[in-house]
Amino acid sequence: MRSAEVQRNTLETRIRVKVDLDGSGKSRLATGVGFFDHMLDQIARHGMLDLEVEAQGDLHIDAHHTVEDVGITFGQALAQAWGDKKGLVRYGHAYVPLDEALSRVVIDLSGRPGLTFNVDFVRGSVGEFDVDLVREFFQGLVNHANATVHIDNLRGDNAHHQAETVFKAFGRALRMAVDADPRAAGAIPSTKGSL
Ligand SMILES: [Mn+2]
Repeated sequence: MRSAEVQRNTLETRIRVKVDLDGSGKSRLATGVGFFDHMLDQIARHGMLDLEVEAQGDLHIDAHHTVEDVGITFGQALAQAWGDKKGLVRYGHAYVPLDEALSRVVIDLSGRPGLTFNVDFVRGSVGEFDVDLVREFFQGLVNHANATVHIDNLRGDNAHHQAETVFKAFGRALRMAVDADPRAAGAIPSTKGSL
């Protein structure tokens, strides 16, 4: 079973994430931040993973701690779910458009945290959602999943579309990276012998 459940509690947030890499795109999301739930749903749907996220955060301040800490907890759950990465493809990439917007995400389950994030949002927020939090989410995620992730929004005139293409492309790329490689059954996909 390539699944994991992680509970992470701090004075700022209480978060539970359950992920199944071999799911069918089902999600149950309750972060208290509507646009963020909509984005997490894109990862589940287009990543074909089952995802439950429950968060009780200090939203009376703003959504920063909640979004960042969901990224951290999701990263921890992913790392537990893929384990030693035996037999996985390891690399994944995807281009996803939405009307005028186009984003590319490239992933390496490298064992090293690294985020390159090039998204020049055309607006500072989508509704009440501060678009700075998109980077915070992915930074938290890569730090705890120990993955290298390059995110580029190539074009877009609408911040909702820009964000949505990033999350969809991340889901597609993640799905490719965690897929079983039938020609490498049981092998660690690295000449080092570990990842
Ligand atoms: Mn949308």
